[in-house]
Amino acid sequence: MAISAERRDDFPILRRRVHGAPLVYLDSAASAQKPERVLDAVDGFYRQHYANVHRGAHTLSAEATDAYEAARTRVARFINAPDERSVVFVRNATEGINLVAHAWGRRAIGPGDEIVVTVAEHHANLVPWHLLAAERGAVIRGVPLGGDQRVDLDALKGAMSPRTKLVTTFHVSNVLGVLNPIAEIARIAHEAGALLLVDGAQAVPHLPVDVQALGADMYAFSGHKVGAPSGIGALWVREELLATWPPFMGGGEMIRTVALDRSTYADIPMRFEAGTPAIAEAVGLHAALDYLDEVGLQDIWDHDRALARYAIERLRGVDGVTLYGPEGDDRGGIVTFNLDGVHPHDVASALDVRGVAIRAGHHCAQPLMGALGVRSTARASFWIHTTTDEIDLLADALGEVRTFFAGVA
Ligand code: C6P
Repeated sequence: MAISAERRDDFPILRRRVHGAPLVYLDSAASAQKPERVLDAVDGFYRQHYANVHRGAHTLSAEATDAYEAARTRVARFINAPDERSVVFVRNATEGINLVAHAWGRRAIGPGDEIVVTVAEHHANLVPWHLLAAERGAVIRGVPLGGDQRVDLDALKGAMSPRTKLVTTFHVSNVLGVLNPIAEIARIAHEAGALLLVDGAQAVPHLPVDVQALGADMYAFSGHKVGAPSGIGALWVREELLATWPPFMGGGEMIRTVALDRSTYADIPMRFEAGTPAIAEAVGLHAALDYLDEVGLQDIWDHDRALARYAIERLRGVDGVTLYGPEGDDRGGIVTFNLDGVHPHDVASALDVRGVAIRAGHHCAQPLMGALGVRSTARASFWIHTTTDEIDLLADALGEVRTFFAGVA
């Protein structure tokens, strides 16, 4: 079923104007706007139920704990994790990946061990491995894109060796918009005896995710990209693995007993949640996932892909536009481009004046920028509330921007 344009009414921010024009928000890949239901859930929680969790014996603390743990169960159900015990709340995908690097990597990775990444990773899925490799003497192996701008699976197979301990890659690329064939990548990783970590930051808001069907060992995502508040995200790890990991950070909440000179640690998942967590944010995440299920993940994916096809066609008609990323059924709602002779930051500023919000820069993917032969690009990204009218506006505005800069040059 197609997504109704009435869904726009679910997002209060879309009623505002920017520089006198209606807001056209084409930057959902950077962070998603919040549905009213999420705002209400967070507000209602603070007004009626807020207290710290897992501590007090009083009513509010019990209610807050129930709400926080219900959010964990909701995340598990959303990504089809077998058990909520294997879901750790983190601040965002970045923290989830760093947690794996610390809790698993510092013990499992030794000198000469290999970690396989692709050239299209976000820095959040590169830098933690650089830090680990420097500390443990490990080697990072990079897999290039093929001629079709998808990850080259033959090159991935070729990169595997008996020393490969981890393959870590994106589910959907934040620049190319492409869906990685994770089930196939899982087979390749597992055949070589390696684990697979999936960076799901750009997938969870946009398509049905089933971590068991994918065959992933670990999966991380950010709440702020699914319409939840910032400051909450989740890392799922296969329970048999997670149960063997030592803590990532120390403090309250994650202990069993503490003496002056030693501590023992709580079971999973609490072992990985030191300190007071993002409680109301978890409640907001619960509401956001309810909202996405109500809209329908398959419908969102179909909507995003249809918009991407439409945008590619419209932008191709604009003089001087170069588009990046593959075309096909595996292309989500992210369209990355450059406008000949105009710096991407100038493109973004010129669009902002017209109320159109896009992102410009390297998108925290410098190795990919290098592989594409550019320093930076512009990027429009879509979600539930995006319409073809907005894409028309983008395309028309780009035509004007190009004419203006050609006149100035
Ligand atoms: N990409 C973008 O505009 P955090 O910052 O932890 O919520 O998400 C990090 C991250 C990890 N992986 C992928 C594929 C991502 O796209 C992102 C965030 C945003 O593309 C902000 S740089």
